[in-house]
Amino acid sequence: MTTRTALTTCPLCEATCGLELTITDDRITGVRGDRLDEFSGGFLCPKGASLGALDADPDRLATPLVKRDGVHVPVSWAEAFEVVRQRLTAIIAEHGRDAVAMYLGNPMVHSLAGGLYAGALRRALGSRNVFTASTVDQMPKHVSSGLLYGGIYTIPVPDIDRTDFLLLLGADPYTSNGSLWTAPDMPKRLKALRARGGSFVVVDPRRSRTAAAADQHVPITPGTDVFLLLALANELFAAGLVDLGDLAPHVNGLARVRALVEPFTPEAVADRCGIDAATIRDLAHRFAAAPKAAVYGRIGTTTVDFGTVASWLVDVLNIMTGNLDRPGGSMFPLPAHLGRGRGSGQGFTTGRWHSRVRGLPEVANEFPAVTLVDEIETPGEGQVRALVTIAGNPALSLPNSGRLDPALSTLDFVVSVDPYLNETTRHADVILPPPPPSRRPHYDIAFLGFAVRNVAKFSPPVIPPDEGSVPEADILLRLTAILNGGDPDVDLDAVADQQLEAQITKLVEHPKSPLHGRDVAELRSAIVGETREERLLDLKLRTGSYGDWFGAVPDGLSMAKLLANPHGVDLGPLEPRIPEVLRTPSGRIELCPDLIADDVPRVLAALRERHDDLLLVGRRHLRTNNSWMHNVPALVKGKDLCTLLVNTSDARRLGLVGGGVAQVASRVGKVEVAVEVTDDIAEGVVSLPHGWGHDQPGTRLTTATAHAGVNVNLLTDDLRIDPLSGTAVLNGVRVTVSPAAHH
Ligand SMILES: Nc1nc2c(c(=O)[nH]1)N[C@H]1C(S)=C(S)[C@@H](COP(=O)(O)OP(=O)(O)OC[C@H]3O[C@@H](n4cnc5c(=O)[nH]c(N)nc54)[C@H](O)[C@@H]3O)O[C@H]1N2
Ligand SMILES: Nc1nc2c(c(=O)[nH]1)N[C@H]1C(S)=C(S)[C@@H](COP(=O)(O)OP(=O)(O)OC[C@H]3O[C@@H](n4cnc5c(=O)[nH]c(N)nc54)[C@H](O)[C@@H]3O)O[C@H]1N2
Ligand code: SF4
Ligand SMILES: [Mo]
Repeated sequence: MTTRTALTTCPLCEATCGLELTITDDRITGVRGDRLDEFSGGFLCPKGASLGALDADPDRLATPLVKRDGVHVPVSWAEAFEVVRQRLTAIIAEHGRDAVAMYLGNPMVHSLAGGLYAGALRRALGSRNVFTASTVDQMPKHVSSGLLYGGIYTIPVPDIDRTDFLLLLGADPYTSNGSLWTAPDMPKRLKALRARGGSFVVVDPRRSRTAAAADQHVPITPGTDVFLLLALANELFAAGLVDLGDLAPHVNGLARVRALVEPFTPEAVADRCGIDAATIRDLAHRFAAAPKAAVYGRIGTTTVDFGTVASWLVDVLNIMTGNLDRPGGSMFPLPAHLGRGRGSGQGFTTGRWHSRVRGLPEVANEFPAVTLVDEIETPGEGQVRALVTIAGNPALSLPNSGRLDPALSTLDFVVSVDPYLNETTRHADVILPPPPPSRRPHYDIAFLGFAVRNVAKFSPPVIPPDEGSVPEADILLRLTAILNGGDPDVDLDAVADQQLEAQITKLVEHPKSPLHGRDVAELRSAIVGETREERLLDLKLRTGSYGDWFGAVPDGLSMAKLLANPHGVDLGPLEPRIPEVLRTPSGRIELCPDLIADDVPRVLAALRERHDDLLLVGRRHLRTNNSWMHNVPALVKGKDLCTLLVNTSDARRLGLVGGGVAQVASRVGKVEVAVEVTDDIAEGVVSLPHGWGHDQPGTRLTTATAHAGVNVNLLTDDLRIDPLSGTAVLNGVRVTVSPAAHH
C-alpha cells in the first residue's frame, strides 16, 4: 500500500475549488481544500469532500453496456462503437440527420473534454434537433447578453470582492456555491463584504441560507421578479438617479428603456410582487447611492415566464447606475484561453430556423428542451427516431417527465455517454461510460470565463487510467468520427495533430497575428502536453490574452507555466473591457433590443393576472448535484432532503401536518410527498427540490434507489416557456395541495 497526495480541481460545480487529495494505491482516501489554491484558498463543500466516494462508486460503469432482449450487458468498446456506427448510420441514411436528436447535459460544461470537443460533435451530427440543459437553466441570460453585447457568453459577474452593495434575486449561492458567477467560498466573500461595511439583499420567496445571512431578505411572489426589476428601473428614472458614468458614450437606447418602464411604478407592481412600494423605492435608492453596486439574478429569475426580460433588466439596472464594467460593479472576466475582442461584430439573432412540431425558434443553435418530446411523439418527416445523450438525465431534469419518460422508450435507438445506468440511460441501447474524475485532466473552459478574478489552472489526472477504459475526449472524438461517416477506430492522435497544425498555420498566415511569418513546424514542436487535450490547450493559452506567443511575450502564459503552478496562476482582478468586449454591429451596448421591447406588452398584461393557486418553486441543497449524486451514501444520509416546504398558515388552512404526506397536483401530473411545515417559505408558495425520483425499474443506483424521493418534474409543465429563450418555467408552477387520501 502506498499513500501520496495530489492536487486537483473539483469538477462538481462552478466554483472550481482546488482540492488536495490523499491517494492510497489507486483510490482517493482523503479530500481537503487546497489551502494554497490561488482562487479557492482551501474552501471545500460536502460534495467536494465526497469526491473519493463518488470516484469509487461501485455502481459506476466500468465497461460499455449494450441492451440485449431488454437487459444491459457488458461488451467491449470495439463492439459498442460498432453497434453505434451501424445503427446511427442506418437511421441517418433512411430518415436524414434531423431524425437523430442530441441532448447535452450539465456535466458536459464541467469537463475539459466537453469544452474542447462537444462543439465538433454537434456539428458532425448536423441535426437541427439539438437540445441542452441550457433551456431548463440559463438560456435567458445568453439571449439577454447576446442582444445587449452581441455575444451569448458576454455575461458580467458581480465583482464581489470590491463591491459595496449586492442585490441578489432568485439565487442561493450559500447552497449552490454560485452560478454564472464563479467565486469559491461565497460565504466568506459575502461575510467579507459586510465586514468592510457593505451589505447584500436577497430577494427570494424562501428564506434560503443566503437570505438568512443577508442584511435584508425580501420575500417575493414567484415569477414576479420582472415586475420588481421594472419598478426599480422606473424609480431610478423618476428620482433622477440614472447616471451611466463612463458608459454613456457606449450605450444606445436609454430613452426607449425609460418609456418602456413607465407603467411599472412601485405602486403598480407592489401587490403582484407581494412587496410594498416603500420597500421597492428604498431598494432603488440604496442601490443607486452605493459607491459600487451590482444586481445579480439566477435560477429564480431565469426559469420563469419572463426569464429573458428579467435577465435583461438585471443588466439594465447595472448599466443605468454606471455599475457595469467598473471595479466593484458587474464586470466581464477575461479568461486565459481566449483572446480579447475587437469591439464590434455580427450581433446575435434567434429564430434562424424553427422546430418542426411547435414551431419554436432556434436559440443559440438549439431548440428548447421541452419540445424534445414533441419531436419524438409526432410522426412525419423529420420525426426524431434516435437520441444521443451526453452527460444528461433528461428523464428527470426536463418538465413533464410523465410524458417524456415513456416517449424515450419508443425511440429506435439511444446511445448515452454516461457513467451510470440511471433514469435516462435505462432507455439506452448503448451506454459508453467515461472514466471517473480522478482519471481525467481538468481546466475549466466554461467557468473560468465567469470567475471574479482572472485565474488559470490546469490539473492533470491524479490516478493513471484503468486498464480498458477510454477517456471521455476519445469517446466524443470517436462519436464525431462515426457521425462524419468515418471509422470509429480512426487514429485520433493523427487527427488531433492535423487539427493543431491547421490552427497554427492559420495564425502564421494571418497578417495581424503576432505569429505571422513564423515557422509552423517549429511552433508545432514547441507545443507541450502529454495528451491531445493538453496540446490543444497549450496552443489556446499561448495565443490567449496572457499568452507567451511562443516566446514573443516574455513571462507569458503557457501550459508549461500552468504545470509548474499546480495551485493555479492568479492573473489579477477583473478589469474594464468595454468597448473591446462588445460584438454588436454598432460597437455599442444595445440597451433596448426590439425582441425585448416587443415582449414588454406581455409583461404588462401579466401584471394584471390573478389566481388562487399555490405556486411551486424549487430549491437546492448543499449535498445535492442536480439528479446524479444521490448515489453517494454520505450525501443522502440523515433527514429526508426531498420534502415539500409549506408555510405554517397554509398548512393549517390545507390540513397538512409536518411529517404527513401531501398530494401535489398540477396541469400535467400529481405526486405524493412528505410535508415539512416551516415559516422559511412565503405564504402561498411551496417548494420541492429537483433531481429526485430514483424509483424507476432497470437502473443501477443502489443508494439513490433507497433514497428515491419524488420527481418534481412530474408537475412542471412542458407547455410553459419563456418564449424569447425557450426556457422552461420551473419556478412559479401553479399547483393545488391537499393531504394525501390514504395517509
Ligand atoms: N424542476 C426543476 N428541474 C430542473 C432544475 C430545477 O431547478 N427545477 N434545474 C435545471 C438545471 S439548472 C439543470 S443544469 C438541469 C440538469 O439536467 P441534466 O444535465 O439533464 O442532468 P444532471 O442531473 O446534471 O445529470 C447529469 C448526467 O450526467 C452524468 N454524468 C456525471 N458525470 C459525468 C461525466 O463526467 N461525463 C458524462 N458523460 N456524464 C456524466 C450523470 O450520471 C447524469 O446522468 O436540470 C434542470 N432541471
Ligand atoms: N448544492 C448544489 N449546488 C448546485 C447545484 C445543485 O443541484 N446542488 N446545481 C448547480 C446548477 S446546475 C445550477 S444552475 C446552480 C443554480 O444556482 P442558484 O440559482 O443559486 O440555485 P438555487 O439554489 O436553486 O437558488 C435559487 C433560489 O431561487 C428561489 N426562487 C424560486 N423561484 C423564485 C422566483 O420566482 N423569484 C425569486 N427571486 N427567487 C425564486 C429559490 O427559492 C432558491 O432559493 O446551482 C449549481 N450548484
Ligand atoms: S463548492 Fe463546488 S467546486 Fe467547491 S468543493 Fe464544492 S462542489 Fe467542488
Ligand atoms: Mo444548471
